[in-house]
Amino acid sequence: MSVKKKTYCRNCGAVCGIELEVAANRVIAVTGDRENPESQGYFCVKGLTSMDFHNGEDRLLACRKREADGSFVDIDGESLIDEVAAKLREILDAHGPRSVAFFNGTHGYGTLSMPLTKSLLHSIGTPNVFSTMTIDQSAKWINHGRMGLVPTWKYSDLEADVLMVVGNNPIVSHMGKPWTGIRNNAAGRAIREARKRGMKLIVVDPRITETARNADIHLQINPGDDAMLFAGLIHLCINNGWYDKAFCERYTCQFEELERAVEPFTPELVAKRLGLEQARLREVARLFGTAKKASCGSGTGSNMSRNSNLSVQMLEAFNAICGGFRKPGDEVPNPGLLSGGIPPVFSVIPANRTWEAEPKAVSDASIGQTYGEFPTGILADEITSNSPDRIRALLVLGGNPVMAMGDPDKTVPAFESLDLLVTVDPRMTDTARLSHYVVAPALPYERHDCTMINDASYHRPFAQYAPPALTPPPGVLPDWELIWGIAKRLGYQLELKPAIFGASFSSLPDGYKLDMENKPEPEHLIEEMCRQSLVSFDELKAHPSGYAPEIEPVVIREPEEDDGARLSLMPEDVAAELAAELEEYRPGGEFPLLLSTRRLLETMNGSFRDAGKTRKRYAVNPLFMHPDDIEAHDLEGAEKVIVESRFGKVSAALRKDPTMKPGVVALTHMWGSALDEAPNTPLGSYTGRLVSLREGLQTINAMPRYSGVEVSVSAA
Ligand SMILES: Nc1nc2c(c(=O)[nH]1)N[C@H]1C(S)=C(S)[C@@H](COP(=O)(O)OP(=O)(O)OC[C@H]3O[C@@H](n4cnc5c(=O)[nH]c(N)nc54)[C@H](O)[C@@H]3O)O[C@H]1N2
Ligand SMILES: Nc1nc2c(c(=O)[nH]1)N[C@H]1C(S)=C(S)[C@@H](COP(=O)(O)OP(=O)(O)OC[C@H]3O[C@@H](n4cnc5c(=O)[nH]c(N)nc54)[C@H](O)[C@@H]3O)O[C@H]1N2
Ligand code: SF4
Ligand SMILES: [Mo]
Repeated sequence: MSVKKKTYCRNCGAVCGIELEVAANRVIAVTGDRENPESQGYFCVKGLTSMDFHNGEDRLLACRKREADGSFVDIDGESLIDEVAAKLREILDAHGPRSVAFFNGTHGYGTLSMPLTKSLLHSIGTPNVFSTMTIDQSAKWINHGRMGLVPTWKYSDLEADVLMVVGNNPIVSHMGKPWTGIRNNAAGRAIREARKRGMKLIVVDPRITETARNADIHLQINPGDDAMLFAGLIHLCINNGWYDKAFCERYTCQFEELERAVEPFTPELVAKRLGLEQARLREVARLFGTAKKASCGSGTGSNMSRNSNLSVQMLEAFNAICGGFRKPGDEVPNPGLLSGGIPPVFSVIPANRTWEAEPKAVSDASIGQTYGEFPTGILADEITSNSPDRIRALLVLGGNPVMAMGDPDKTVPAFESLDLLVTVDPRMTDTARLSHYVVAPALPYERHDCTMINDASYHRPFAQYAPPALTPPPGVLPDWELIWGIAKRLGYQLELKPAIFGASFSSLPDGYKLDMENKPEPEHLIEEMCRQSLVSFDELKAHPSGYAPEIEPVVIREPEEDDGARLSLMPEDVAAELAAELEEYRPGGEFPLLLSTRRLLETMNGSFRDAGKTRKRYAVNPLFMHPDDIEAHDLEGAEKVIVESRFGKVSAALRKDPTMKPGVVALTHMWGSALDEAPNTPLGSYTGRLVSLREGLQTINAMPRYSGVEVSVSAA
């Protein structure tokens, strides 16, 4: 006998509603939940693969401990917590709070354990919080810190006349809404609907992506050329009066500095450098600058490329001068629910440059924190530094930083030198293999979760609570219990605060103090975490397909008085970075091609890479290359190639792909292995070998270059 249970998929930011068919505590079928008012039945192959993942394909069914000889043995959850807590106590007593650190991975964000871990770290007194945010898009945080921010944010595909989508492919990544305004699930349909009502879509991407194919205008530039492009567009807009003068006067400062800084970026120069028609640039500048509601934003592409901080800064300055924000009088389609909603008054949060304040990194005094985190680009240095305050113990939650960070010659020895590495992951990833303890966690359909972290990812106010649909296998340890158990043994009081993306523990008001004697009920914890929600927990529970309440429309009001806060359009450090961009950049010589990032529908970073359904479609991650490049590099007929950068090489299977820009190749990340010596493994090609954590890092956030890496490709 089987039963149907409603829940939502937790594999990616689309968080689609799904329906599980469960028999004997196993999932036997997964379908999209048509009654979910937000996703309306939409789901993808990864939602389907999650069935095999829960049922055991590729899954750890018990926690593990590494023995002296390097082999792993099973360990029960309580013993694991005892041993980890004792080791932590020893390290803390000997070396103080800064010896302990936390890395929050992709699958940590939506869990109860993420906010609880932040509370634990706060009790310990360590500032060492790291996450994937600083290896995928911290340029956005640096932009907030240098320019400022408008909390009522930008237009989405529901409202915009023009949307400009830069380095973002939401049709595959299902992640557009918070960045570029494109709906996360069913992005293709959302784009088609928006264009039918008249919206124009401009895409900036080196590849003819699934999203670019649906665009009115596609600017196919090289990775890393975004700053040049946006400097040129700003130049055109200012010189032709195609910008929002009233908005600039009231809400921005440093306009003259901006005007001066972009002066040399003439349409002639920019068109020549980017290989675009001047008329095209002019068309884009005019379309965007004269539209009533136009917004421009970036995904991860330009945030991972050459000059990522400058690129995002220029893109956001372009958006700001054109008034690319919802303004007084505009309605906010989704003001948020579980996180309590946003204030309905237009405001600017001015540049705050938090990284200039204490605390600083121990390996580099020029690096401080943004949004309460240190950049992951320096994590290896923070471990190997000779400072007495170096990191000696690291907890990794739902991530695989050894692979994700790249530069294995630096990353792997750093992780190997830790006194304590604990990884919470259902698979024996590279990071798990280097760990002293691997915690086999309960998987999503076995957990209590709610969509608080996804609050801003929905188009309309929406929230969902998911109680467990399955009982976890006996050997696993739900990750929040790990954190609670450690805190209890170390004598700390945990405090649960809302899971709000990017909010540091101390920036949030007081939370709920957990019972540290008797293990709390996780459902009760979710209820307490949602205390500031605009809908009651009972209402949430009464809507198993998710709750989309009718709420009073939020219309943005003018602020009553001028608080003096302005968006800084061209700070001095940005002007210096932009001036340097005038110097011509051109890959060439030994490494004439640019390696770009690319995501596959079947995988979520390293997750599902080894799943049967994925391998059927992708035996390995191929190197995508334009047919003209294949010919130009004498690779016609080659099956295997060697991809080499100044930092390392990998072999890869070659795949012809006319959607690539000639001169640009792409290889998906998190395949292969950072640990195996051979440059190629049956698991695929590890792109991290081609990147460097030693040179070319951005200032302020130490962001490495994962896109626009100079490479050569030759026959194997
Ligand atoms: N199916 C699937 N979905 C995912 C993931 C996955 O692995 N698979 N990963 C998830 C994660 S962790 C994230 S962060 C999001 C990312 O979501 P997205 O940012 O949408 O990621 P991509 O699909 O890689 O799209 C980035 C685009 O940037 C382009 N690009 C590369 N370099 C540059 C550049 O310098 N300038 C410009 N303008 N464009 C550039 C690439 O060609 C690519 O099309 O996706 C999430 N969703
Ligand atoms: N060269 C190169 N490097 C890159 C990128 C690139 O484009 N090129 N992209 C970057 C990006 S965007 C990111 S976000 C990072 C990825 O960085 P990570 O987040 O470190 O990598 P993932 O592979 O997503 O790791 C997620 C882990 O969570 C585990 N997991 C799955 N479900 C659960 C669960 O329910 N609970 C727990 N506890 N664990 C679970 C999975 O098994 C997986 O090992 O890599 C970055 N690195
Ligand atoms: S798009 Fe796919 S992976 Fe993402 S939430 Fe929906 S079903 Fe899950
Ligand atoms: Mo990411």
